[in-house]
Amino acid sequence: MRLFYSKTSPYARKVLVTVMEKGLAGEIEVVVTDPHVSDKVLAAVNPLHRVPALLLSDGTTLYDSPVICEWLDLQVATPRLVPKTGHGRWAVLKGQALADGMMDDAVANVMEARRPEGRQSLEQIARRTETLLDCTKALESELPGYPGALSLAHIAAGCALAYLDFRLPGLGWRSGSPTLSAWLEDFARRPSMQATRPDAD
Ligand SMILES: N[C@@H](CCC(=O)N[C@@H](CS)C(=O)NCC(=O)O)C(=O)O
Repeated sequence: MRLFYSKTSPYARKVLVTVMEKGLAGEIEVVVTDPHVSDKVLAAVNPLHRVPALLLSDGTTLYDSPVICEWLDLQVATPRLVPKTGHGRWAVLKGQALADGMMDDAVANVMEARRPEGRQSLEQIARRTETLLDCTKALESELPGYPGALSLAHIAAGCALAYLDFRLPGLGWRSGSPTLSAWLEDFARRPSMQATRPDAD
C-alpha cells in the first residue's frame, strides 16, 4: 500500500501515527508529496489533489483522513482506536471532528498569511484565531471523556495541537488549557509522534 504524505500536513500525520500505532508501518510505503504543486501522480489517485490518500493493493484509493483512519483501524483488532458501538464511538468520532476542524482553521490561517500583505483578510484570520482558541478550550474539557488512553480522537487532538505549536506558535492556547497542555507534552513523547515530527529531518 502507498500513503501519499506530506510531513507538514496534520491530516497526513494523523494517518501515519495511526498506521504506526496499529503496527502496520511495515505494510505501507510512504510517498512524500507536495500537494501545493501540480502533481500528476497525486491527481491520478485523488481527484481532490490532497494528501493524505491511501492507495490499496487492489488499486483503489481511500481519502480523506477520517476514512483512511477508520479503514486502518479495521485491519488489525488491537489497539482498537474507534469503538464499534456505544457512547465511546460517538465521543471518538466527535473528538476527531473537533480536531480536524481545528486543522482546517489553522491551515486556512497559515495559507492566508502567505498571501501578499494587501490581499490578506485580517478579519478572517482574527475570526479563525478566535475559533481555534474556543476549540482548544472545548478540547480541554472533552479530552478526559475520550475512552481509554489512546483512540483516534487522542491521535487527532495530538496532531492538531502539535500543528498549532508548529505553525502558529504565537496563538497562546496553553494559558487557557493547562490540562491539555500537560497531556500534549506527554502524548508527544510517543514513538509514533516523535517519528512524524514536522520539523524532523
Ligand atoms: N479533510 C481532508 C483535508 C486534507 C487537506 O486539506 N490536505 C492539505 C494538506 S494539509 C492538502 O492536500 N491541500 C492541497 C490542496 O488543497 O490543494 C483530510 O482530512 O484528509
